[in-house]
Amino acid sequence: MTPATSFEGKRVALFGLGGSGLATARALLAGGADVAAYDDNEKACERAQAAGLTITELKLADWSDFAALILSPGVPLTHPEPHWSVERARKAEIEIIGDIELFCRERAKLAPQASFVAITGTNGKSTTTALIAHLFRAFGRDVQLGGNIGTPILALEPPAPDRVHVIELSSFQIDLTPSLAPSVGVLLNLTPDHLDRHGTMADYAAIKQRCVTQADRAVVAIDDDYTRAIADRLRRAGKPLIRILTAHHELRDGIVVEGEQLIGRRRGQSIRIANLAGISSLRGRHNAQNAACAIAAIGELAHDRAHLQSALQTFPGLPHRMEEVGRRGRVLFINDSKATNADAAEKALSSFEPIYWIAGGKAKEGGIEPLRPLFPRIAGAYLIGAAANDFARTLEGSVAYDMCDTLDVAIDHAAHDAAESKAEEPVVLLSPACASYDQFTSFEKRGDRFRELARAYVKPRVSASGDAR
Ligand code: UMA
Repeated sequence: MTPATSFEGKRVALFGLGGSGLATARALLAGGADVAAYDDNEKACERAQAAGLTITELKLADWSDFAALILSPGVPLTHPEPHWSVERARKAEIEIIGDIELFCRERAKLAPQASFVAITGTNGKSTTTALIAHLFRAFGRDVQLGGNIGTPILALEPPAPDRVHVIELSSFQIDLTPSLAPSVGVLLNLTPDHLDRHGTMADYAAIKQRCVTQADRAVVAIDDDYTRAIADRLRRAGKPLIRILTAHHELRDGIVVEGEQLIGRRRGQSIRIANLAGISSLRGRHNAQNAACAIAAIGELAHDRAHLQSALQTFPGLPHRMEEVGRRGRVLFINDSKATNADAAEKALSSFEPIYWIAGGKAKEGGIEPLRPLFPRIAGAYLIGAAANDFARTLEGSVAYDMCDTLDVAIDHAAHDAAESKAEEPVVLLSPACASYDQFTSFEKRGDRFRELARAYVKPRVSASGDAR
């Protein structure tokens, strides 16, 4: 745990008692603050109380007592409208910050030169964060990994000169971190997301860019107009910047992607940095962007190319994101349950062929129409859940589909059809392009079920006579 000492001897309001709120409360208490904690949800308050926290009904509290409001990232700061606790804090004229800000203040106090790699972007944040941590570990560094990826930052060990914090940041977290100045800031890409919480794309991009503007070194992938504009501003301001380009190769300085090769460019000269061919956890162009950003983020360590290549090869990837579950003969089983919308499913559909595609669940706006250019890669679709009828209408006349209703039936039919394929590597892919809530409690539970079913399938079945089939 990192004790948060910046409010030692002071009273602070803490709102939101989910995972990050509880860790923040503990860190503030350990740092000597007096914490008035609250949550709109009664159950969350009860859980916090059971964990030893004192609950203070903040609606009735005297806010002139508080030095700050420490807010959880999921609580609206500006849109659709500021949360009532935010209104109260503004009226009391106290600062409103989050757990990442408390961490930054501890780092400034304990070890201002300590490595702090902050990663943001719309897509690929978690994979890139996990890959950066994996690479640092492969080079023997002491790594703390957390933030939006799961472990709350203040639950990690404190900053220290010989320790690297590799932290995934959401726009919500950046919005609550006024002094964000990491040693390396990584910005992967920007497409419209969370606009209900940020109002406009311009506001969202302005928040995200704060991950790189005050960084000692910025790594920006410039495949989209928003990130390119941010990189151009950094360059004009003379900030240290590494640019990554995967869409084409016209870059004099930075890293480009040619096929599966990552190529470094310096004043127009090229050097080979790494080869992603055959690394199953880094398939697809989106992963080439993630890998190039990760390599740029680890700095000079990447100069040992042989070590870098072997470290990339042992990256296990993240569960539920194009996760390779196993093979039965030529048939490969891939769990991409995290793909809860068409945009996310597009990544996996672009990475394999032919695909026996398990899709459906609780539909998201727009359905699968945006995936139409990828339909020729799909040998068959196995539809499940509430969205099945809608998806069938979109696929009609373009892709053969099978109304399976449940995941168990879908995997059985898909595996059977894939086994009959003459292709070199037919792929049974769960990439639902839907939320899971109609049949599962989370995308993780859906992916776990797929993995369990697929693993039973990939293991050789033993017949009554004991022969493996
Ligand atoms: N709450 C209220 N009133 C509100 C809103 C929320 O009382 O109006 C309370 C809820 O009752 C709940 C608590 O706030 O008890 C939830 O807080 P939270 O939503 O901030 O969630 P945490 O459990 O603290 O998790 C947060 C991140 N969640 C969000 O940003 C929504 C987690 O990211 C992160 O892993 C965790 O901190 C550790 O740092 C998750 C996420 O969904 C994965 N992130 C979004 C994304 O990736 O798209 C941004």
